[in-house]
Amino acid sequence: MAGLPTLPIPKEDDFTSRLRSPAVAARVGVWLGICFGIAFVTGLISHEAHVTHPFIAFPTRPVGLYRVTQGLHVITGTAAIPLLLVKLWAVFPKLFAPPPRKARELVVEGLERGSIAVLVGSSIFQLASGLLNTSQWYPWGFSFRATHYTMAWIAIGSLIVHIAVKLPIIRDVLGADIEDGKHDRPGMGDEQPPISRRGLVRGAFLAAGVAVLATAGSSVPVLKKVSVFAIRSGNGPGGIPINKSAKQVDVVAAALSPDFRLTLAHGSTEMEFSRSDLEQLRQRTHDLPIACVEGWSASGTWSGVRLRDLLDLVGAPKGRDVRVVSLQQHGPYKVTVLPRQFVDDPLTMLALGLSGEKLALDHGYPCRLMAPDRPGVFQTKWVSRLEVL
Ligand SMILES: Nc1nc2c(c(=O)[nH]1)N[C@H]1C(S)=C(S)[C@@H](COP(=O)(O)O)O[C@H]1N2
Ligand SMILES: [Mo]
Repeated sequence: MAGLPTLPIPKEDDFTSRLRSPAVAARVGVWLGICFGIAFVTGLISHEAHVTHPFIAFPTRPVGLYRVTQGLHVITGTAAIPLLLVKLWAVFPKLFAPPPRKARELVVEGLERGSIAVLVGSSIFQLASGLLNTSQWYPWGFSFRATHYTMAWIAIGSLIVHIAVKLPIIRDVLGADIEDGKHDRPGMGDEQPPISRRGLVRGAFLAAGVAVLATAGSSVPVLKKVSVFAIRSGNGPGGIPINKSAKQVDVVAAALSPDFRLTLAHGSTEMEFSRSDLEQLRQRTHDLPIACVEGWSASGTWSGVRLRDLLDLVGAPKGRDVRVVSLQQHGPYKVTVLPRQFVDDPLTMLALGLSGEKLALDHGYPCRLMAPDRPGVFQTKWVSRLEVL
């Protein structure tokens, strides 16, 4: 094979930095684990809020619950990105450790390395796909929600295996001083790196904090000014961002047409309402948030007709789901089903106005659904038909 260049594959002992130590990896790992744990639980909550037949019926109160859980989901996921990078950097030399010689140890270590490969792969996938999702960029062909959900179980499962396997070392290094070298790789040099281990860990936390501050303004109003990378803290009409405009989904003509009618259907009973018919009904005003799965949220003062009042007009009994149909002709959210607990909640309304003004076309004029504690995707805009199921 003479003459062929050999790939310079490093050896574990080539990495001499004292910073690449289990003492660093475990300390960053604790916070990474906390972030993953919160992101996992809040992710399950979001999943429950999105599926048609959830395990537990999603509550309608407090009205801002989903806003808080989804905000936490995106904040912890964002904080995890710098933490994961530092952690991977600290353990990187392990990738080049020579395999053990005895068959039994080889099997055990093979399994352990396999589980770490799954953990690293799924973690990178989760953080990368989540980050792209917050920027509403879907450069892939698969369903984000289904894939992100499945991967979450893989990530959390392999994380639990990883923690269980490493628990003795984790406890040892966390119980000792950070500079203690008991579990360090033998090939590690003893020259002093430019920053201390403590400095590196603090730097990782600082980076996580900066990442959060730079983005959390999308859901935490007081951070709006500092969040330079917040995707949609920007203002739309009434201080609420526009997710998709009427033009983008091609409903401008239908929404502005004087022939617009909202159809209300219960069995064979159907009623039609023009926008001014709806304005004649008793109006209510409530503060309700729009909380988008992509991590932005904003509260608005909405006014309009209580959905239950409308349903009473066609004699619909309580405890029924309602199908909500939009003027929009394409896309996954043109038809959604509103579960009964939201249908019967007195705060759920067909909104006609925001902040005391007529609903803007891009916010769903002539009328849109607004329900308490409901993910943004189901706050259907440009509603044209309500069917009692
Ligand atoms: N018909 C229709 N309704 C819709 C959408 C849409 O694309 N089409 N987007 C939803 C999403 S994802 C969100 S977050 C909210 C945003 O409402 P806004 O644009 O008024 O802020 O509207 C929801 N209602
Ligand atoms: Mo959304």
